[in-house]
Amino acid sequence: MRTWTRILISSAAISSIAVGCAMNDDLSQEEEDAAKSRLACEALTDEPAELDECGAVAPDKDVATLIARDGEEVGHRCATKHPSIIEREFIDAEIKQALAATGGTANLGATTINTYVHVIRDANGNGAPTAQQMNDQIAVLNAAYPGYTFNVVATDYTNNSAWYTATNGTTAETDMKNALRQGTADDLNIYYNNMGGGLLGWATFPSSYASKPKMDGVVILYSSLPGGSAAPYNLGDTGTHEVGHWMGLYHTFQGGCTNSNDGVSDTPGERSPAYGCPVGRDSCSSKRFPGLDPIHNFMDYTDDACMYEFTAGQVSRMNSMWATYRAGK
Ligand SMILES: [Ca+2]
Ligand SMILES: [Ca+2]
Ligand SMILES: [Ca+2]
Ligand SMILES: [Zn+2]
Repeated sequence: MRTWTRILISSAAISSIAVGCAMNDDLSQEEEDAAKSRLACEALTDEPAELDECGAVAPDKDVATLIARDGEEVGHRCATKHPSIIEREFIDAEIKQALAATGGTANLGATTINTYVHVIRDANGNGAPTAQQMNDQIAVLNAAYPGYTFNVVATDYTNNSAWYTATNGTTAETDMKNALRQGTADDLNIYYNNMGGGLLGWATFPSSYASKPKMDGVVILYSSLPGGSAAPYNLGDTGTHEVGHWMGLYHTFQGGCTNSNDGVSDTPGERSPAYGCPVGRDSCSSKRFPGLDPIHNFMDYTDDACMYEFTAGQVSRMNSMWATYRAGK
């Protein structure tokens, strides 16, 4: 929280930033180490004098850059590229503007999301989930998202070895999505493939639709579907997690030990992703970060059996995102 509030961004700077993902590679190893030391220092103390010492370790700009990079580089479970801090400021400003007329809250009724499913198999036609698994995956989504119903309107099948192993940011991904994506901003496109690299999936954020409509959607490892072979990630919550990004949610550990850096005040701060199901984990243990880590949250990296909830704040955020970037668009 303290780190976040020290980062001042001028409105001129915000208005010049295009929405999209960008990696920040302008930190030297030395600068990065200094910024990490400062983040660690701030997470471990409540004392004002000590906090000032933390601030001397690295200038604010470097800490901001590091936070943005941290979110992007954590890719073991999910290769979704987080927007930078400045881009996130821009997104929050757009939401505020879009919802100004309604007092800042999105009042949505029950919402049906038309869903297009694209099954990618290898050149020989192998590597597809079963129809039962795909039905079960949609049922998992429908159980997880209050107020939203995912309604599959079409399913297509493609045999293509390059797309079958496509990962985030590749030509194969672009080719696949350009060929297959259907609908508009409020339609979900799900691609099932076998991305490899230990990855389970990735997604695009609502704010990216305007500049890259064809890239919008979620890609999910086919063996992560309910009953698939990717245990302990085979109960369908990779789908839940990636659709969470598509609805506008960040990882609960976004930004490390800050309570609000995922844009949600009721998910406790978390230093790093949690794996397995580490009940009682408290990776941000300072008094400034009360509460245990949100290991049961769909936006962490724990096992599917361990993650089972969104918070009220996350639901509110996804509703705001839906109203601003997707509904009727
Ligand atoms: Ca939070
Ligand atoms: Ca805590
Ligand atoms: Ca679960
Ligand atoms: Zn993710």
